[in-house]
Amino acid sequence: MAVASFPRTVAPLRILTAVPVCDGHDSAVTTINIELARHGLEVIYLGYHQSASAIVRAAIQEDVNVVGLSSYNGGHIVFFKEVADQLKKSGNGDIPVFGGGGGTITQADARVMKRQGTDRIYFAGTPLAKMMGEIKRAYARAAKPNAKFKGDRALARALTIAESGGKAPAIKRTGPAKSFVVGVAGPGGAGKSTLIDELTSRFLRANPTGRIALLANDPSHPDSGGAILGDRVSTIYAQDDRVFFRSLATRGSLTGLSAAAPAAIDILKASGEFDLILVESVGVGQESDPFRIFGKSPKLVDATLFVLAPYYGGLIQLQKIALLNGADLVALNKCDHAMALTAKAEIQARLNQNGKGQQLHPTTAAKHFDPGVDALFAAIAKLGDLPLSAGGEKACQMEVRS
Ligand code: B12
Ligand SMILES: Nc1nc2c(ncn2[C@@H]2O[C@H](COP(=O)(O)OP(=O)(O)OP(=O)(O)O)[C@@H](O)[C@H]2O)c(=O)[nH]1
Ligand SMILES: [Mg+2]
Repeated sequence: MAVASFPRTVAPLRILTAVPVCDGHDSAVTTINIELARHGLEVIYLGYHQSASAIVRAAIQEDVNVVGLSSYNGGHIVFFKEVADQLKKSGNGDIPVFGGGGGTITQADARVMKRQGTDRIYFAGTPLAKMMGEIKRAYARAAKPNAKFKGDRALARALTIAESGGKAPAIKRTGPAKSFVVGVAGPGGAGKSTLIDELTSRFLRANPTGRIALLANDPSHPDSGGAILGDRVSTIYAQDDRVFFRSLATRGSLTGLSAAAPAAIDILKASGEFDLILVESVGVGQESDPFRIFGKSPKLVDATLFVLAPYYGGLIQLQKIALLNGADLVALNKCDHAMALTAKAEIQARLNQNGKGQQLHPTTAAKHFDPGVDALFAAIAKLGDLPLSAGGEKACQMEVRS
């Protein structure tokens, strides 16, 4: 009997959406984002009040098909041009820019914008269904290897090809780094991305020339195949040229990571560019082992950090979380929460039972310069033999002195 063959999967169209600098009108773009995901697109949302350079960096690293801007502050003629110009100047002019801004963008403005490189403008009153159909028709294209791409775009394209199941082009080793890879898992909304961003700020301070890569996995919607890849919204420090940030949709993989995550880690390591690679899982709970720390197959990462928030349920729920048995590092985030004291005692007791000397790191990632995050970074630096200060001080030396 013939084996049923599945239709060849077409990689979803990836779009970066953002609201320009000095503009807080984000309700339009959040409506558009969810509609795009409902129509099968992967939406990387950068947030509001975004500079042209941040948008361009994200578009390059995410290797998107197109950039969609939602602008209400009146500065659209200058801003859209700036984004298109920066893309072109950096050798990434193949990424088109389009968007909308209701009645604030007039037909006359749109004509000027078109001449200056904006692909199209959607005006007030355009039905969502019409926009979705046009966007899919205009911007869907298969990502092919392109020898002209340099730097982060070359890396980004290799990741895109790996994501779509193809054989990624060989990566040129451009740096001497031997990457230390940390997998970060934990329930949805525990603060993984915010914590990763705070760890990134400490890495950047301690390593004046080093680079860090962040691989953020988010779930694809099982109905449409689309996804809201929203981890970039929780980041501030990741908007630095020394950070390579890539969002991955799970595209049906149920492990807590995209099926392409192992290949993506290999590609990032092969570049020799990154001293530290942090891989964020989708929000996972009681049964997942995204980084294969228990299985027979080799671990995907060098160390695992499990992040919880104080509202995990109760003692029974803690007992069910298998990753607490094997995580190298455990953080209780949102320690500004009223339930944090109890949670701290309960989780530490749970870890003590493991008998592995696992220490709980209480953190408040929403607070800058949180001493708990300092201690967590020191623990990661110690495991990965990374510098803890710009003077090259190592974590173990700090410990002896304290
Ligand atoms: C909602 C709103 C607010 C909300 C914003 C809430 C939020 N979180 O977004 C609140 C009340 C907070 C607000 C505040 C302000 N607002 Co206001 N606001 C609006 C309002 C009423 C609607 C905008 C909107 O969301 N529309 C819904 C979207 C879905 O529809 P649309 O705009 O027609 O867009 C269509 C297309 O363009 C397309 N589209 C839009 N974006 C994108 C992006 C992509 C990728 C795609 C594909 C398509 C697309 O989708 C729609 C399809 O039909 C407009 C007036 C208006 N009627 O447009 C004023 C308006 C934009 N605001 C204005 C102003 C001045 C302000 C404030 C400065 C007021 C003040 N003095 O404090 C502040 C600034 C806030 C800030 N931090 O930036 C002015 C801007 C004037 C200008 N630029 O010249 C407007 C035009 C009102 C006016 N007539 O004065 N505002
Ligand atoms: N009060 C408080 N809020 C926090 C803290 N850390 C993060 N948050 C907020 O919690 C929300 C979720 O944070 P994220 O960092 O996106 O959480 P996440 O675990 O990455 O979420 P997913 O990727 O969707 O699973 C955001 O609104 C953060 O601002 C904290 O220490 N205290
Ligand atoms: Mg996240």
